[in-house]
Amino acid sequence: METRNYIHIEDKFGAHNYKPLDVVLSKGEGIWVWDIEGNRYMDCLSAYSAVNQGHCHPKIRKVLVEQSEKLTLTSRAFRNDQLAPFYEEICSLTQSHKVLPMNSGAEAVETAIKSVRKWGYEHKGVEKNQAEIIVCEENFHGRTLAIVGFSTDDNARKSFGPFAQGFKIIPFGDAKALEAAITPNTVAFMVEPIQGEAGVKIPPEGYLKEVRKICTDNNVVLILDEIQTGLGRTGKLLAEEHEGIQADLTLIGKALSGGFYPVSAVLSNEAVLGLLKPGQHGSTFGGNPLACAVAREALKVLVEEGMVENSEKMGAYFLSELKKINHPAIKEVRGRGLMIALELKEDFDLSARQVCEQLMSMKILCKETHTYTIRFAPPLIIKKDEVDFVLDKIRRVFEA
Ligand code: IF1
Repeated sequence: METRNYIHIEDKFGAHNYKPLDVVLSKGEGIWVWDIEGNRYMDCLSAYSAVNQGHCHPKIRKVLVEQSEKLTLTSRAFRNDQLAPFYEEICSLTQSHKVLPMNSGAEAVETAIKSVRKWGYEHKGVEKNQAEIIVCEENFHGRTLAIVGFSTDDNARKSFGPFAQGFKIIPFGDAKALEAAITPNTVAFMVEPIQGEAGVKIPPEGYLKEVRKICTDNNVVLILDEIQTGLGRTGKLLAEEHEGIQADLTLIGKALSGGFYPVSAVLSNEAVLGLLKPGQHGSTFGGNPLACAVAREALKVLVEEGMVENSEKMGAYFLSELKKINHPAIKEVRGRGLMIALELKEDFDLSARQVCEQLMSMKILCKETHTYTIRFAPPLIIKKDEVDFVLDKIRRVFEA
């Protein structure tokens, strides 16, 4: 079958909820992927940061294969021998006290919403059904109904109502706005340390520190959605470390499995997850032995192979070199670690999508976000000469 056949069949039978680049991939290794015609591309998206460890990491693959030959799913009706070591290792790595494993990122977000509401009613003393959660404009936390209900992206939200109540939206990066929005019914503030889908929006320095203090002072749970920023993407294991703070709930997913399997988790202090009782939350697949074994190895290689440090180092180099590209069409280049964005001016001849298409013709795969921003997020194992390779292609797009 040829590329156009795959595209035709997808178009015919699939829902059109995506607009992918027209490349059909069939193999991946490290930072590289191959299409069905045998062309090799450098992956500068990393499946939206789910393959931070690189495609088909051999050690994670080995664990996946071995565990799949032993035991894959027990449900949580019974215990399995991978769950306890997973809990112990992830809590020690992230200095958490409790953990609740789920599958997708959106499920981790939903779990956090349920948990903080319960905390609000049973611990803080908020009156029945009055709990409020504060979120930010241009947030992206997933696709479920509760979550899109508090999205400010019309495309993500329109025609899907009615939505769940109890969310209040404030501007991102504005600690004063948080302080002003808190009421006695506020149970939590949920925020991405760096907004991903919004276009790699980095808040002003000190924002997270201030937010931490405001939440503590007002007895409000701070939820950091690190599903995209976590696990080394920004040059620290968790992005909260850039400001030396700790969230009350931290949500991780994506790279928690190195891209092999959907695994997410809510990491928590004792107080919030400590309130859940049997039957109040769960998932058939959450915490299954295959997921736990894969996640344990995905975390292990991230740390042991120095990927977090490499992200910091290569990210800083990538960003500083990008900033040197002097072209009137570039509005701004920003990033932290290997979470990098290049924003175009609105009057440039090329849209971000067209820049991505040009880069694809030069064997670099990346993805636009909104109309004017291109995101660069290669696997965290990228080496300097490989960064140079991408930079060379990016320069060529702007020179043409
Ligand atoms: C899609 C973006 C990335 C996330 C944060 C929760 C989730 C995500 C901060 C939900 C998911 C994805 C999903 C993907 C596109 C993507 C994305 F462009 F939308 F912003 F990564 F850059 N919190 N992000 O970024 O996790 O349920 O998907 O596992 O196609 O929707 P999920």
